[in-house]
Amino acid sequence: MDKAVLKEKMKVYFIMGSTNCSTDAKEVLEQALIGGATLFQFREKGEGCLDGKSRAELAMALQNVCRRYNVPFIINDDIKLMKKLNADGLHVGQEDGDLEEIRKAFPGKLLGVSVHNLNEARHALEIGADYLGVGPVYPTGTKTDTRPVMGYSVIRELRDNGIDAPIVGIGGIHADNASGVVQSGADGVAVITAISNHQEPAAAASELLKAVEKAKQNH
Ligand code: 3NM
Repeated sequence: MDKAVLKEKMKVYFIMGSTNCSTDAKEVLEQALIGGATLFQFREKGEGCLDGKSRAELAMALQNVCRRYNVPFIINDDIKLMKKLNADGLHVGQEDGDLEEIRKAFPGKLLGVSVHNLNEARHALEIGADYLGVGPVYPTGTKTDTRPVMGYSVIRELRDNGIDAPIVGIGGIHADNASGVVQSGADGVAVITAISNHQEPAAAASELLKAVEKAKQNH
């Protein structure tokens, strides 16, 4: 995918799995896409999450929703499932294995990597990552094993050092605090609970998209 196109897809990157939703995950996803989420990552992690066949079935169902809205479908940290479903890409963290080997395992698909400093970002891009996730920007209760809250510092540092790859900020982001993330240099925001826990996921996604687009105009 062209870098400029991918940057557009980064605007509202919705991530979730069944444990992040209090109602049906397919319905939450569909509402998020109706509201304007531009990219989706299936992240079935944490206590009570599905595994085996039921996990794969949920992934497939969510992929079908994404197809209907023409939104790329990314899988968190599971190359096998990504290949089985012929998903659009994979997202991995620093602890998920050797990045170079991961990249070689599926040359034609999107690869996103979570990074926390300039060295990790440079390495990820050297091995051929397509986009970077940077966080936690703000405190989050959704993932307990995050690095320390970094504010905008790392996003700014990457841009100041000439990194032009697509970047999303992640961690504690919602419509009211999204603008600072984009103004510091990110192409968009990755969120879980701002959409998955919202009474109206469509409204939440739409508010996020508005906030990101407004911040981009002023950037
Ligand atoms: N990764 P919420 S923070 C999945 O810092 C994830 O790398 C993070 O959830 C990181 O939008 C995070 O509900 C959780 O805060 C984001």
